[in-house]
Amino acid sequence: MNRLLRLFFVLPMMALLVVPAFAQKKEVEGPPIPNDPILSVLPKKTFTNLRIRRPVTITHAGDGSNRVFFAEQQGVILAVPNDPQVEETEVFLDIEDSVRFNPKQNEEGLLGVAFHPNFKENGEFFVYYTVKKGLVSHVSRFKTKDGKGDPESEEVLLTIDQPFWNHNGGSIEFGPDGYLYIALGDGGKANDPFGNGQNLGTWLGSILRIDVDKKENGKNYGIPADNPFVNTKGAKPEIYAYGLRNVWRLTFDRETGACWAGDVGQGLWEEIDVITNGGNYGWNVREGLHPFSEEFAKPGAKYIDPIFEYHHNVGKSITSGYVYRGKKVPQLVGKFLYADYVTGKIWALEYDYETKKAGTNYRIEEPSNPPVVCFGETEDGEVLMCAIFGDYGSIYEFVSAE
Ligand SMILES: [Ca+2]
Repeated sequence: MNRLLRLFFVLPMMALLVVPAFAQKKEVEGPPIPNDPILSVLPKKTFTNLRIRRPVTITHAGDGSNRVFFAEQQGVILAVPNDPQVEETEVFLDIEDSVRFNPKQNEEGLLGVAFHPNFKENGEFFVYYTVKKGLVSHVSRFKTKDGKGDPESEEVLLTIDQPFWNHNGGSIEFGPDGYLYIALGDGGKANDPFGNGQNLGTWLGSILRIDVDKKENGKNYGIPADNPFVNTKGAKPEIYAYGLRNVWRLTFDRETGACWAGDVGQGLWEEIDVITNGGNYGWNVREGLHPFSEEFAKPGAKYIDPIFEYHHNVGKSITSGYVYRGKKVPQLVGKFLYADYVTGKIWALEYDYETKKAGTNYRIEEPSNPPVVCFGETEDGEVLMCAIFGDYGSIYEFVSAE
């Protein structure tokens, strides 16, 4: 991608707009750039016969069908057999007419898809999207009809007011507890001007957790009894963790059940968090491991540090992936795959759940420095990665270079 084209994509995504260009230049001097060791693993293009518009979510249905689902940001979910040679896609759901997507402001659109753990029996799946009219996001339940998603079946679970167009989060994932986790951004603009990250009275800047198998208190969902703030006055009972700026991708480690999130930074630091029940991840008092602002700091507040951070002289917008539990690439097993959207660097990070410490951060080399927008898991636990060039996505798998 040429430089101008890249700028066209990068600028809207970035939250650097408030910082004048000369200040950015000064800031990115930063600490020495780490000399990460190279892992003998390569991304390799796959599903090369397909032309998919902006697939910002890749997932599977967990129903034994071994299908791969690519969700286009514009509002269409496509399904294909998990066969790299496949030549045609099937439209699984088309809600493009209901979705707000503006390619010049590329944080809106259909941003998340999650299949119910019992999808095979109940045909339920869930979608996060920004709504065509107004600054609002929906998390909705859909059902299948004749094997495909039925747009008419939509039942809105959450309507989330968004003060600005950016920082919509958008990951939705079922945890090992069977509850639906929803990652939301701080509402947008820069510096979290309303202090949403530290405010338990708003969903924004938080990860929510809801029970989609119950309907309680006039809502189309229930609140898990051990959600951390159910008894806190003035707090939203849906909140599971908070202090987050704009999680761009929340995933679960299918072996340990741990919840991982990459939180996109503002001016200096990108971070990786392992999310726990009730945790406060610091924004906007902290950015990465560093103080950011005291404006909304509360006395006695405890902040959970990220398990890893990198400076903006390395990358400027984290795309968080998966702890690899597949079989094809032994070198990756147990390492956390992630990338940077702006610089196109890809890494695999070691982490020790007992000591809660990150180990070696390995680089995975890809000379094209692809603007990675998401990772996804297939039903058998292999990891796919997507980068968007122009208006279309390129899909990658990982292969051993040995
Ligand atoms: Ca943080």
